[in-house]
Amino acid sequence: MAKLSDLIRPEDITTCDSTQQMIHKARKDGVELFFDRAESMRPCPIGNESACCKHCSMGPCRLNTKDPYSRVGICGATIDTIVARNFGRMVAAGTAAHTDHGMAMLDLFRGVVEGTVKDFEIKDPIKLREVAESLDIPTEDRTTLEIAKDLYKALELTYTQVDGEIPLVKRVPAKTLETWRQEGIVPRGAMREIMEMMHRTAMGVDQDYENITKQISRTALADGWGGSMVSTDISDILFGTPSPVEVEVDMGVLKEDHVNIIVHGHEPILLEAMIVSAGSPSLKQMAVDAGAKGINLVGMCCSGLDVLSRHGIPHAGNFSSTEAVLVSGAVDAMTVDIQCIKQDLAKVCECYETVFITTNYRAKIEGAMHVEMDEHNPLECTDEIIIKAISRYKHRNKAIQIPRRKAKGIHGFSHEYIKYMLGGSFRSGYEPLNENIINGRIRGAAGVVGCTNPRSKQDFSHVELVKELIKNDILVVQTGCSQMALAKAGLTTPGAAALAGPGLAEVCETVGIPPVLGLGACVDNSRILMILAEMVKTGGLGEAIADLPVAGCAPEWMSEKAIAIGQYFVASGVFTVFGHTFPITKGTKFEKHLFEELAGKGFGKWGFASDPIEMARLMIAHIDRKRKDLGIDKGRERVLVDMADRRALEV
Ligand code: NFS
Ligand code: SF4
Repeated sequence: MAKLSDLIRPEDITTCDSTQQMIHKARKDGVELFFDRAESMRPCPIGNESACCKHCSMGPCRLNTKDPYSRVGICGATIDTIVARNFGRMVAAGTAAHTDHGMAMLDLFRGVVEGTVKDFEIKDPIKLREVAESLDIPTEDRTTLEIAKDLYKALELTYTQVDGEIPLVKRVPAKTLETWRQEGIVPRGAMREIMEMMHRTAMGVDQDYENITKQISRTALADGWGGSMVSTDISDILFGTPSPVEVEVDMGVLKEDHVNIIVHGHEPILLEAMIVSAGSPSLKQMAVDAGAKGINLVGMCCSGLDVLSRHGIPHAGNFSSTEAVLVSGAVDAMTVDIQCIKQDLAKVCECYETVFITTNYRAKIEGAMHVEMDEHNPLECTDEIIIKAISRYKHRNKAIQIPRRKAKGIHGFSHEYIKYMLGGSFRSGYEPLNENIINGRIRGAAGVVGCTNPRSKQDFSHVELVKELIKNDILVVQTGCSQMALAKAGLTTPGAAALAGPGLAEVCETVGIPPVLGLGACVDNSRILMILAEMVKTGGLGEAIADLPVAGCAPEWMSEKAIAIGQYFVASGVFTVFGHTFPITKGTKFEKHLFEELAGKGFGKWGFASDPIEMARLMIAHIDRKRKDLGIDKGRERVLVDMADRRALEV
């Protein structure tokens, strides 16, 4: 009997042409992918339409009735308590993921500062000084190492501070910070916030959804303005702050006559070390001796985005393509560290005789080979991975079919670079962006970010949403798997300005940038927070982040990390739309709190839509409302640009 999945056309599952080709091949090869399981496993209706609590063994309690208020849990917990607690635990888990990743970066930084890690160094001392100055650490007449030691101590507080406010909140616009203080949600160290979130959501503790929401925001803020921001800053300091670079993406970056190694995961250290190993003359020679033309290092998911931004390493695709790429038979080794790594990669690798290697003690997978990375001797691990890949190349005996598609684009827009490119070296700053928003050439800015999900057609909503936004003169910034969706679709090139509205197109053409700016991995959403803070600081667009004509969206999200990110944007003042599904129960007071009431307290709020055009409509309506509140809605009446304007733009 034909499997259900055989009846569903790959074209209906994904708009990624390469992934479609690989699904066809996988079906021929009899290999099951997660797309197939997503078809055969319907979402559990209790969790999907109502709520379930399993926080104690009097339950699990299901509140799956039409009227969510007609029942309570055995302990009496109401639907609002249950959904708020479940939501809070998602935020705790997402925050833990980002902050633990940031903690690993901090461990590495400490090793470099103390001299115990010798293979990495401070590559960007300018960024080190800037970060130190932003935290009021003295830099004048001090050596890089002296500053680095103080900086380490300050950043450690992001995790360990038991009371007061973490140092990074110095970057938050004053009025936004004031709102947090009034609500009592300025974050302490992430360890404290996550611990308190878990405690308060345990059986019989916090049972007031509004009070729970405060801790949800506080925890999420410890991620965005804490752990994620530390992760981005340390990565820049150790590996270099990204600046625009042209990169090839999509599965066509695999090379049949090379040893292909895919690095997938989240901590940049693995790929940084892989680059060093792949450049080693003896390993290159070993590859040639095995009959290959060379070693082809390729990234996927977020760690791929990190090295794509910094070194122009090609990228094969996003979350929904990590199994599909293996079906090509051309991947000699796939090596992973942490996060978003599907367990079935082990099985798919086995089908195609690809060597599958885990490298992090925190993330082992049954059936995978484990070669542990020690930051004190990272090359021992990465050399071994390359040797294993070469050996697989030598014994390749599977038919190889590499999708031919690849796209070139420009990536690597850090907030520092955006500042520089807008103003040039004489007038670097966000004034030109704010001015162009005020005069209406640019209507506003939007962050489109987040995962892909087999329950919605891969890449479709990302691409359609972004097209609609730029057509309406909204500048788009991107991170994560969303950035890869747009890169594959060819929208990260300056030529894509042709798809933008006339005002945005004009600005893009003058500055020479794409209308869609790729900022990097998901932790680099903290770069978006920095852009928002700069826009407020520059002036003319209100006093708080909540005043800005901006919006955010994760149209195909799947990870708990996405919920943590969404919540820190909402708590920072941004209207944030999620697509495909939302993990709460409709018609509850908690829903109203997240989707309406938070905005009245000076925060942003959540939005939801399933259709990308509807997402765009919600975001544009919000941006227009903010323009009206700022009194700049008249600017949208289009003014013709004269030479003086042009010169002003070009300064
Ligand atoms: Ni972000 Fe990166 Fe992708 Fe989603 Fe996963 S890779 S951290 S969570 S799936 S965007
Ligand atoms: Fe049920 Fe209350 Fe226990 Fe949750 S905490 S499982 S609602 S009894």
